[in-house]
Amino acid sequence: MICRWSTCFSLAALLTPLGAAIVSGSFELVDSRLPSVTKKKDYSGVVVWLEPVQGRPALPASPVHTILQRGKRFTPHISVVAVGTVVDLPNLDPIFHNAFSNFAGQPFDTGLYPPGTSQKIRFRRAGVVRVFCNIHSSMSAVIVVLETPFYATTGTNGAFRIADVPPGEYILKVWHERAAETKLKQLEKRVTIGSEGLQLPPQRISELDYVPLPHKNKFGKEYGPEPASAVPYGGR
Ligand SMILES: [Cu+2]
Repeated sequence: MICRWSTCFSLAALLTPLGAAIVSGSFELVDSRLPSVTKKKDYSGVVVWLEPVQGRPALPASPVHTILQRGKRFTPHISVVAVGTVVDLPNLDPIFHNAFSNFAGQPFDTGLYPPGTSQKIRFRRAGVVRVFCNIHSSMSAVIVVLETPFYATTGTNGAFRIADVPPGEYILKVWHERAAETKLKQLEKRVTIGSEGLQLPPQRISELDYVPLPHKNKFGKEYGPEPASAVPYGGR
């Protein structure tokens, strides 16, 4: 059955206490090679957002978002922030870390910083920022920077919920780390949101065309051996 979003979704009688609407739905990840997806049904990490067709929405003033460096991991792995957000990157490990990005959106490099300290980066432009550590090749994070405050990320069950959305016309957009751009573009839809809210029909995202991209260090070179984890070091 081919259905248009204007007729296929059911409208949910959902109102927030403030009278603005709730937009909800769910995504299933298919064609994945990851056991966490195929066996454990982990559909988390799909980012969904709404961009008004006309005008620009007000963004939160001076927001701060924290991504921990702990256990040689960035946590959370996927973050979504509005333009203007300061991202705080505290190093909770007993070793030095770095955070850098050479990708579109906003290149940055914190330099190496020691245990118990932090670095802050303000994101001034929209885009998908892929973040790595210059000395630990396995560390990675993604920061999706948006020009809208109306966004959500799916939980393990694939469900998402965007609250406090003013009624109006929007373009719904979707991003997922393991989905090809062409597939994500196909999921873009114009939606009309009334004061009663909107519950979208379940959607699928195929990971079929996903090719993991190896990344290099901040100098564009292959990673060298990691320093001994218990020994602080510096200089890069
Ligand atoms: Cu590191």
